[in-house]
Amino acid sequence: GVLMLCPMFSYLEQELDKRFNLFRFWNYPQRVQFLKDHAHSIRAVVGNAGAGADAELINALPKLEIVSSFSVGVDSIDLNKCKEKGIRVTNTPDVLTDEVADLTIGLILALLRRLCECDRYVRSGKWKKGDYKLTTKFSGKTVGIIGLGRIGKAVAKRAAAFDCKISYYSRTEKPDSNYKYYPSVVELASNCHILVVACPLTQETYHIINREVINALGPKGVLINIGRGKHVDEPELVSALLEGRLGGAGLDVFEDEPNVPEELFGLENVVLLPHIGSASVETRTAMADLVLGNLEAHFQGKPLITPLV
Ligand code: 8YV
Repeated sequence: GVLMLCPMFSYLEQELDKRFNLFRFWNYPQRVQFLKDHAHSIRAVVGNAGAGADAELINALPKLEIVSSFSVGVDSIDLNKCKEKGIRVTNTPDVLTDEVADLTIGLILALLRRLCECDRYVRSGKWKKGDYKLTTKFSGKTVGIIGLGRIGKAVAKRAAAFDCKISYYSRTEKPDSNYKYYPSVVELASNCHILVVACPLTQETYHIINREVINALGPKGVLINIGRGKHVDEPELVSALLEGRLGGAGLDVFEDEPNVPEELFGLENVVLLPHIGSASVETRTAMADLVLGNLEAHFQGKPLITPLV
């Protein structure tokens, strides 16, 4: 059997249902009883960015062989526990890189050119009553990227096409890149207009955007987060925005989704998205096919397509 942890995408659910004995965890509010009844028949778990296999669930599933995540980020999975127990883990890299990088540029443009505010301005009829205030140019700005992995590189490539200067922070300098490297996030933030968070969430990157970094970015700087909400100390971000210490923020992710700090709702220098980085039909279908492909490979004894553990 395969245990799907939450509703994700109907195509994935249907395909899992066709190929396996599928258990939908959300249909069993009595989880303890469910696990008593079915734990011994569950050999695979399918989770996502919001719901992964934690230590408790792994311990409750003695026959678990593989965790296949419908996400590239695997911070919701207890990887150490999986290693320890010999449980395989797969994710969905590459197939969502373009989508997330496209959205990052969209978020930057929406924020700097105030596209959402402009749309509200037209719809509310305010256009007929007055002039619209000027916005900020994107082309030629300096873009600082935290994490020059697959997504970070794809963002850099797109920003370069806007004649932006690219700089980055990562644990170590990338020998294969000509972008300017900063060994500290504060230095990177002090030297860019647009700071993009594009690294995985780990213990080291938790709250990598803190008060010091926000102040270094400053009232002319903007923060773009397409990583994880927990990369940012959210109360610090909110107070910096309310006090005008930060120029703006474009956020696709939040610390406690779907709860977003309501103080942000009244601000025009923020753009707030409901974690849609990978959310196109094309990309979510490719992600689903990769989840299915990994599970099929595993159960047929073939090499996994995108193994992590
Ligand atoms: C998904 C994501 O939103 O890949 C990730 O790490 O955060 C997203 O692609 C999510 O897992 C889909 O439910």
